[in-house]
Amino acid sequence: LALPAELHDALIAKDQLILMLQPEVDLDTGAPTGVEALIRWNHPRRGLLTPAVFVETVEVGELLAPFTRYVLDRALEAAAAWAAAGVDVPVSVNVSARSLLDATFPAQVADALRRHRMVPGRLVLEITESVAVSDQGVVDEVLAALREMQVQISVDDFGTGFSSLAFVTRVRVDELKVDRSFVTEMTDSPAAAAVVRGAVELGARLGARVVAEGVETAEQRAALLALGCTAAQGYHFSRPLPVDKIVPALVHLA
Ligand code: G
Ligand code: G
Ligand code: MN
Ligand code: NA
Repeated sequence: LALPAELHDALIAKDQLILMLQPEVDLDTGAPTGVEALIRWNHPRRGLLTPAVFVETVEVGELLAPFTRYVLDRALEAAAAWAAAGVDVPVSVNVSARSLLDATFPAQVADALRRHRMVPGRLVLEITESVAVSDQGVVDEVLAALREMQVQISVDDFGTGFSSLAFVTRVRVDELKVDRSFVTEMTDSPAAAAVVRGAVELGARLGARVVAEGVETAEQRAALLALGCTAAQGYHFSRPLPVDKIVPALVHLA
């Protein structure tokens, strides 16, 4: 696991934390509907590290606020670049449980939007369902403040958390991201396909977009379209791309 001191240096040095950007597309036309920001640590010795090995370290103590600021700044900067190129889609940022337990998080988001002169609706915050279980009172207040600001709320890894259904009854959500595991299994497993169909119907009833994650094959794309799913993300459409490749990729997909 990453050492806090080392991670602090990486944050200060700025160039070790990099954002990869993965398009979300309309399943039918392939046109972009959004972009998810995925952080990586470009470690001098260990290479490109996944958030799994360092996000936990960032979530404790005084590193959280500068990390949040860094990720929001890079994501909104990138979104401003594709907006300037005429691609009118939001940026999605993954939010940790820790952030939702931090009463100052909505103000940090508001500050970032102001710094980048970005309309709040152009920012989607992806929340993993499991965060909803701890200290519900604080989490609900933070989410209510974000909703009030008109930032979009997305449920990440939908279907995998025990609290997923309770969560959507407490918070009005704009998007459900169906977990990759169901997409991977749906062409072989009627049960997995039933979960995807259920998510599509639930999304429609809640007035929330449904995005299928981890689409890797044309067969999965066809199966999703047959179930009425309209948006997706995955290697079949595009891998996560570095910042300098995202605008041309979006213009090409549009
Ligand atoms: O891209 P990859 O599979 O390595 O991502 C692993 C996990 O890291 C995903 O669940 C994703 O939501 C999470 N993640 C990616 N970027 C960020 C980030 O900026 N902040 C937080 N908290 N999690 C992130
Ligand atoms: O938990 P979250 O949905 O934020 O994590 C997204 C993760 O899924 C990222 O690490 C991203 O790199 C990865 N990912 C995106 N598309 C695909 C795909 O088509 N296949 C696989 N295996 N992983 C994917
Ligand atoms: Mn995500
Ligand atoms: Na996910």
